[in-house]
Formats: sequence, C-alpha cells, structure tokens
Amino acid sequence: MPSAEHFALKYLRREALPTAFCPGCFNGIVINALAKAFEEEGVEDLRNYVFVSGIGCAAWIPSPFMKVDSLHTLHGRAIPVAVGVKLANPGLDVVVVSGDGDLGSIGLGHLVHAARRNMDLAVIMVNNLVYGMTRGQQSPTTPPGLWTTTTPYGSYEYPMDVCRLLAETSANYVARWTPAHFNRLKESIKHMLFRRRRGFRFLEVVAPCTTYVSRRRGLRPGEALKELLRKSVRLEKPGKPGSGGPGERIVVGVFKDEDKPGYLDLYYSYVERARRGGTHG
Ligand SMILES: Cc1ncc(C[n+]2csc(CCOP(=O)(O)OP(=O)(O)O)c2C)c(N)n1
Ligand SMILES: [Mg+2]
Repeated sequence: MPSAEHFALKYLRREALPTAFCPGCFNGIVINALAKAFEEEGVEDLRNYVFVSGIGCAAWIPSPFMKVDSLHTLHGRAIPVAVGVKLANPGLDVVVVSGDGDLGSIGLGHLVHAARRNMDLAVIMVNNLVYGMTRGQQSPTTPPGLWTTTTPYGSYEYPMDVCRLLAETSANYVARWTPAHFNRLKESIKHMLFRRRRGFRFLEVVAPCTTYVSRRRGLRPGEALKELLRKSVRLEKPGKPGSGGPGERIVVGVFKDEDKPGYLDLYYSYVERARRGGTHG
C-alpha cells in the first residue's frame, strides 16, 4: 500500500496542501479515488491530462490540488471549455470535475448537449446536494424536505436525477456511486479513463456537504457515510430501482456502459467521406 505521502508527492501539489475543504469533506475521498485510480493503472505523471472545472467546492478538486494542467473556468462553463480543449488537441485526455450546481444548474444545457453528442470527455459531478461554496443554497439535486439556506422549511421542489437524464442521451457511460462505495467509485473512474476512452463518460458521486447537509442534520462524516450505504439501492438489483435520485433512496450503479463511436470518431469519418467525394444521404 503506498503511503499518503507517496500520493501527495505523485499526484497532488504539496504547496496547495492541506486542502481548503471543510474537515470531513467527502471531496477528499474523491481526490483519493482519482489518485488511486492513476496509481493502480501505473500512470506516472498526468502530462497527457487536462482537468477542467467550473466554480464551487467540487471544482477545487483538480485545481489547485492535483499536479495536473487544469483550467478553473467560469461558473457553469467547464463543459464548453473542456470541449474546446478536446477539439483543439484530441490527443489530450480531458476530464471535467465540478459540482451539482455548476453542471446540473447553470451549466445543464452544456452538459446535456455534450452528452447528446457523445463528446469525448470524462465528467465527474460531485453532488453534495447543495451549493456548498456559497453556503448551502438549494440546488437542482436537493432532496425533498432537506433544509437549505434558501429553503429554511425544507426543499419543496422535485429534484433532478442527472444520471437518468444523461442515460437518455447518447452518452456512452453513466454511473453513480457515493464515497461510501470507495472501490466502486475508483473502478468507475478507471473504467472512464482507461477502458472506455471515447465518447461521453459521466460519473455522479453523491457526497452530501459535510457542513451544510450532514452537520446540520447532526451527522458526523462517519455517520453520514454509514447513512449513504444504508440508503443506497443497487441499480442492478431486480425489482428494486424505481424513483431513483438522491432522495430517501440513492440508486447507485452503472446506468449505461457502451463503446459506440464518440464525437471525434464520427467527425473524422465524415471528413474522410467528404475527402473521398461522398456527400450527404
Ligand atoms: C455566474 C455566477 N453565478 C453565481 C456564482 C456564485 N456561485 C459560486 S459557486 C456556486 C454554486 C456551486 O455549487 P456546486 O456546483 O454544487 O458546487 P459545490 O460548492 O456545492 O461543490 C455559485 C452559485 C458565480 N460564481 N458565478
Ligand atoms: Mg454542490
């Protein structure tokens, strides 16, 4: 087992540590899962990667903490910037890490259309159920009844299930785990980055904000992890999945896993066709 120091030296920026996250924040588990995924695949440096994030706590996971080229963009605009990077240099592996607000609210249009195009990106959405950085406002994934700073009597809106939404597009891969499913989480990251290397690959990590969700509900981080396990229902379990989403039950698992051509494969095949004199139809 490599030591924590080993990971810090290899994939994290020493000068950026300790992280700015609240004590017990599950973003640390996501960083750990990313680092372990790279370590287990024998990736010595991250030179071929570009990480792109929007604005929010989750957006800080790659930038500034990971030793990788990263773009910390405008709120909601991680996807279009990532698309630009990929199209400018298709040889790069482009990974987006951002929050439920950034990707599922202000940036939702970009997310859905990148998924529809099966754009060659890996996207990790850390869903902490609120806008954490701005102090716990309701987000599109806030479960019914949950206290937030903008819903002091509990959220009365229907939340959005981003995995189900994206599973209906042409995205190649869609999965959801929680930090309590560490190995599954890590394996999904490996699958997205090393096995399925084309098309749109999306992973949602349901990781309730330790400060504005769990502590407010009287749960310490360890208790919050146990609750995540207790509430989780495996998608593959016959007869079990239903309403889904991060409410009382959290449906976890792989919603979709395909390997059809991604945006760039299609683009190049059409360029080739045009070169050979083919037209439409
Ligand atoms: C255009 C714009 N609108 C609003 C904000 C304020 N803002 C900063 S982070 C954020 C929400 C982030 O929520 P999420 O993406 O869920 O990240 P978290 O902090 O919860 O990890 C908002 C609304 C902003 N920075 N820019
Ligand atoms: Mg959030």
